[in-house]
Amino acid sequence: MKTTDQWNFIATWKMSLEGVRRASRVLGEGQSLERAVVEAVKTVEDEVAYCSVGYGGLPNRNGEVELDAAYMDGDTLKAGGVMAVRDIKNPVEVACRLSKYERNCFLAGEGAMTFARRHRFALRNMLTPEAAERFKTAKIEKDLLERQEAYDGHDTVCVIGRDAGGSMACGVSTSGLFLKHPGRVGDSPIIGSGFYADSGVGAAAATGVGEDIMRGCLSYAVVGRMACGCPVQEACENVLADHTAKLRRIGRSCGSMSVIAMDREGRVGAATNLELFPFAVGNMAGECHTVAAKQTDGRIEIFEPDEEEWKKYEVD
Ligand code: SD4
Repeated sequence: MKTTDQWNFIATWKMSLEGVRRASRVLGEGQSLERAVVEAVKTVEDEVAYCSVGYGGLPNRNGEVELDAAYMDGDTLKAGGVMAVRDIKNPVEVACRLSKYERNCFLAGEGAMTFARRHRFALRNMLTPEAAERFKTAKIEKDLLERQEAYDGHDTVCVIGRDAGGSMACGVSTSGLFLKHPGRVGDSPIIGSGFYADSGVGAAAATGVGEDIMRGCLSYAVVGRMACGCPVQEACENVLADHTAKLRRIGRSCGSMSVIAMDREGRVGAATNLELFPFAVGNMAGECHTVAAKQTDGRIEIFEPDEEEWKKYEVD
């Protein structure tokens, strides 16, 4: 796989591979880019084995699953999002619907749930027995509820897509940080921080500790660099390196942060401050791969890990 080739999709983490395959099929069948991106995100939301997104997501400090999701159309710059919603089967679908409106596009909590119910989006109890057990064990073992900081152990599915006509879109979904404060909103549904798509330039999305990502509006920063002519991989690396350096310089702690991006030609890029950050790419011909960004002393290498290297990596 080459990042310089033209791709139709790039998505965060290994868990997104099935979603990317699905999106490639949907687009290949002639359906819209919007449908393809939403279906990719839904595939991850519906899979109970992925414990940081949708059904079976990570509970907050009250033991409830609260979800954030967003969608953006790169042709119109219209975006929508839901924040801290419960019991909505596919938050990304609601976010996508909200992106059709001119106003009231980002809804939180009860208001978002009222909208979802009124528009008859599917509801579901998103707390699985496994997630409830995880909550119980964490509470007993780590006494985390006394701490202000949310427990690490979280991932967001972010899918960026581009169709043959050059239209771009982006969808994201997450349960956010494990044991987060009820009502806490991360970067994922915040335009410019968790995602940004502009078909004239490119798109970017982020995963990691939301508070740190928001401090640098990382997705917009990557697209902004591309708009100034910076190649996509360089844009990802420079934005992440500059932001990390700034947080350190001002004495802030720096949580995990990773970004993916695609330029308007379909070339992709990724950067991370983790040792290894897997992501998936796919095209309409059905060629789909999981690859990884590897970070050593601030230098990023994109490569296809072999089985041994994947074994070292057990997050999703
Ligand atoms: C959040 N950015 O809620 C999300 C969580 C995440 O990898 O992406 N974790 O802060």
